[in-house]
Amino acid sequence: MNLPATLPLIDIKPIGPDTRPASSVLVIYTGGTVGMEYNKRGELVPMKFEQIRKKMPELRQLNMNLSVLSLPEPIDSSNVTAADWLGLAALIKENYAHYDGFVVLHGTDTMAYSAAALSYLLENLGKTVVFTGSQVPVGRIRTDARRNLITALDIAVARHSTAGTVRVPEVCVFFNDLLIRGNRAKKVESQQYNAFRSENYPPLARAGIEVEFNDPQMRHLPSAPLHVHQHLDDRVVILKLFPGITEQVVRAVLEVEGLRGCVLETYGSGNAPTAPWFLNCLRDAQTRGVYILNVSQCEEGRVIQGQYETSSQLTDLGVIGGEDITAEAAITKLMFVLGLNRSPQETAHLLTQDLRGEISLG
Ligand code: ASN
Repeated sequence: MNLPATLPLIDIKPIGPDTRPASSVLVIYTGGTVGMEYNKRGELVPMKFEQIRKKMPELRQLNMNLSVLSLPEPIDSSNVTAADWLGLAALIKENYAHYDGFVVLHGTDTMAYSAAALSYLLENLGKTVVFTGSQVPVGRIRTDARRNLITALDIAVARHSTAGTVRVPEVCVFFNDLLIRGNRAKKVESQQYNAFRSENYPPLARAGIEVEFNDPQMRHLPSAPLHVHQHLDDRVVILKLFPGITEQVVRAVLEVEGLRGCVLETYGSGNAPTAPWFLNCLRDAQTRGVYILNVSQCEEGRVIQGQYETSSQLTDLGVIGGEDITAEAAITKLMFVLGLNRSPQETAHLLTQDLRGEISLG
């Protein structure tokens, strides 16, 4: 996804009879299955936004002025990079004042990572940024693109009926029937329509015949203006433990030159081997200034260092407990916090904090 300084804007104007003032949404099309077609070899490849515009003439029936920024080379989201996230954040910053809400069309494979990254980069977000996409391309008869995109657009401009204030001031993922906080989303399904789950946090809304918002679970409207961060540090790694992992492997990973942060995927409530070689590897990494964030391999529950003997020593070594964070939200949090370039004490402190609703403190 290469983001040139200026991208051509495609306008989609409403044609409906609605006389109420139309809302405005900026749609950023990055690629993903939603706009894909089969090539000659039978593989799905991303196509231009035109593909979606042609197949969804109903976009003009919404009472919305849609502007679409389509990346010149849409990507399969497996190719997304940290630089792309900075580009997306910059696009939202430039356009923030001009639109009521934002929809990012994105592949599902890495959507949870991108949504989590954007949640950190967009501090004091007071508008809605919804990521969506589909499991079946828009051109196929059984596509889920229509429902996902149209509901995401509705959510992007949702307001409280009396106060008229933004209903979802968050970066979120809408998929199938669930609206999920971006940094709580996890792709759990590659063959069914319900591709995402909300981990350790209730969904923000459920879309049936009506969209039912879970207002008490929303983040509050910020009192300060939007602040868009411009740095992410990609000198990070995820190390997933498994019984039988060897010293050679752990050392090779933790001794990568320049490494600054590691998400350590542990067992259960944050437990890890107590073998001296393993603890020595962690100690050596800490001495070199590598921050280690302990995230559980379990889908539910939380890290409680000290509950078992097999996690007490991690605390002694300065490993930071990740509470109930997902691996996706943890690796992007590491990139974000390290990118802030704070002192070692502040960095370690920020990693324990709930920055954007990504953790519930135990
Ligand atoms: N490979 C696709 C992507 O992430 C999957 C999808 O969008 N459903 O771009």
